[in-house]
Amino acid sequence: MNNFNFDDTIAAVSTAYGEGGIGIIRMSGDSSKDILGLLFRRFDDDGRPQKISIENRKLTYGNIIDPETGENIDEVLAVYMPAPHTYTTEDVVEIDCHGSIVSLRRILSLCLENGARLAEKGEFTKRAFLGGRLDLSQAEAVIDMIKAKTDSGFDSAIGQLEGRLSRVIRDLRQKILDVLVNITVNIDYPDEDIEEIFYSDIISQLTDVKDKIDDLIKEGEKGRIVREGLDIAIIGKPNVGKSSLMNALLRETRAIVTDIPGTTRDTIEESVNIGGIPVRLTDTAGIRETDDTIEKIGISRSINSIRSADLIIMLIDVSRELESEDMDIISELKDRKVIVLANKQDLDKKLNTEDIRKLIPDSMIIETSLAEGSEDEGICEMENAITDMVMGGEIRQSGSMMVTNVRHLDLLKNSLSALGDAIAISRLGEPLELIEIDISNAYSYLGEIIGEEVNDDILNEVFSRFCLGK
Ligand SMILES: Nc1nc2c(ncn2[C@@H]2O[C@H](COP(=O)(O)OP(=O)(O)OP(=O)(O)O)[C@@H](O)[C@H]2O)c(=O)[nH]1
Ligand SMILES: [Mg+2]
Repeated sequence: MNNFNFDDTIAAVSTAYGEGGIGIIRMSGDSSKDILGLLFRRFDDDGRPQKISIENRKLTYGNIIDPETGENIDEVLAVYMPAPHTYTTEDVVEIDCHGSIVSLRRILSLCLENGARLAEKGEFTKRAFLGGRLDLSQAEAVIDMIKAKTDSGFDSAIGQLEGRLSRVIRDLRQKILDVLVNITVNIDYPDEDIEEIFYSDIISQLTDVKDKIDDLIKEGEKGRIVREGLDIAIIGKPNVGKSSLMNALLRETRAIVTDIPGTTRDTIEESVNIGGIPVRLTDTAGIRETDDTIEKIGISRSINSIRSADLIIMLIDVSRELESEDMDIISELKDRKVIVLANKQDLDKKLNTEDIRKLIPDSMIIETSLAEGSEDEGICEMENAITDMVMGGEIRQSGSMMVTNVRHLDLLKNSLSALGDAIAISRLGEPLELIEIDISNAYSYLGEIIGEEVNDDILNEVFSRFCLGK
């Protein structure tokens, strides 16, 4: 971090390119005010450009004039904000010009010709971080706000910018640090045998932190689904009613439905909104043994979509006995979120729900009837089950904290697993030195979220996600 060059003054266009009422060029660094002073003039009554005295934090009217040619570039408003209470913590100048690409480009060029350097992506925000005004998670919130496409994405980013995540992380780190300090004291001054009670204290304190991290991760996954959508794969052996389900959910006849097994030979993807959640549905080729080359490719795609889906809807035809094909599919479902539809309830049953429950004990089973022209019995119940799964049964309270950034989620998961290890080896009564390693790893991972233990590579990675001018 020390190699950061605070001497440069950087400049960039900070508004989006395109036509607009106004556009803004921003500079940050020691020379900002001087550079503005070279370019900024007001015409007197005789039409001669005069220097303007620039007051702090006061939007001032004038023109940008090319100092070499005297050419009038644009009529602007400009403001100078002295360090340290600025976006970057440095001296900042903003020039509001007309929102034409030509004007923006010319004024930016003049800034660059007169001593500024073109800012790198995210460099204004990086300076805010390095200047200590924002921690890393807050800096990342800025980019998340700019890129947010939904209200909930924006809300969670603004909470993060305000420091909500940082506070939670600092609090968790403090708790871990308390444990670490205790352990270190015991390692350094082992005046008596470590009492059993000491281990159980460690375990309970760490479990408390671990549970909190676990909640953050779960909320975060929920948030990801609300923002990015849920991938649902519809699977089952041929002819069980997968395409009928797809059509029922889309409320149109998108997929071909026939009584010929093997009708769907390739995966079909469609988007649908279920209870406010954007869902990507994949209808797949029925999984069975086959010699047909095309169908084989379709089936291997079906199996792939099982692996990549967030949620799997498996259909079973209750008018037929369970077959090895059903069993093969069930064996692919271990550890996955599954809703089972016991379909074709309107026909004579060879299979009841209890038989199915014995085979797939942990999944939800819903009885459906999806025959063409029927009322699509069970669809509502299934849609409700899906929203319940995503929302965890409760509507998100506005103002609750949601971790949305993938980098943060990964670090939380690393920290969780390090704490899990620490707890496991504490239970075994292993030496404190061993436990300490995992605990301090957990502590460091959390530190990386707020940027307290990051190296330059991570910083470059983070800020490269930004756009120019931010
Ligand atoms: N009686 C009855 N027939 C159904 C029901 N659901 C689907 N069917 C019928 O079962 C047949 C197969 O339905 P599809 O939706 O094409 O089945 P699929 O699972 O997509 O079949 P493949 O694409 O071949 O794997 C069609 O004739 C449907 O009309 C149901 O609940 N009851
Ligand atoms: Mg089909």
